[in-house]
Amino acid sequence: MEKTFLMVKPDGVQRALIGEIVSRFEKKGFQLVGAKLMNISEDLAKEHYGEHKERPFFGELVDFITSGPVFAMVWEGKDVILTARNMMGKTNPSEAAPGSIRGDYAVQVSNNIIHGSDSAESAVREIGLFFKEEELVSYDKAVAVWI
Ligand code: RTP
Ligand code: MG
Repeated sequence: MEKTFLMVKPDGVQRALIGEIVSRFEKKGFQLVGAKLMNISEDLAKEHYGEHKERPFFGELVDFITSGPVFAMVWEGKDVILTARNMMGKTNPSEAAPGSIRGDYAVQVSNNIIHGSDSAESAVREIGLFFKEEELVSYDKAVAVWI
């Protein structure tokens, strides 16, 4: 089954949005298979956002994502990578549709509440950066047959 890496960023944790965000993915029908509240080291931040290292906002991005705890998660389900990106909304909250997480809760591109893997390759890479294999839990859910 497809898996993706999602993370409530420091602004989402500070604004007490962990429960709301987890709830949205649960209600949608996806399954949580790994989660932890953690601080991101500067090295992990630079590795995670490595694709942006030449961008002018890279320093601010690393400072922001290391500024407080994040809630890192792995979610599983059919087409979860693309569907989660749609549920998050566009990167810039001013363009994110109402009803999406960024559309409902964010104003600034630098503080946009949630991260989600943007492709199958990113998902594998990011899950591997944040979770050890034994931290992911595989289990059957009775409700899954209805989804
Ligand atoms: P993310 O990686 O955090 O899930 O966000 P994303 O895929 O929607 O956007 P991406 O292009 O990967 O950008 C990563 C994060 O960098 C910040 N950003 N700032 N100041 C700017 O113009 C700018 N552009 C991007 C955002 O916080 C974005 O989430
Ligand atoms: Mg991205």
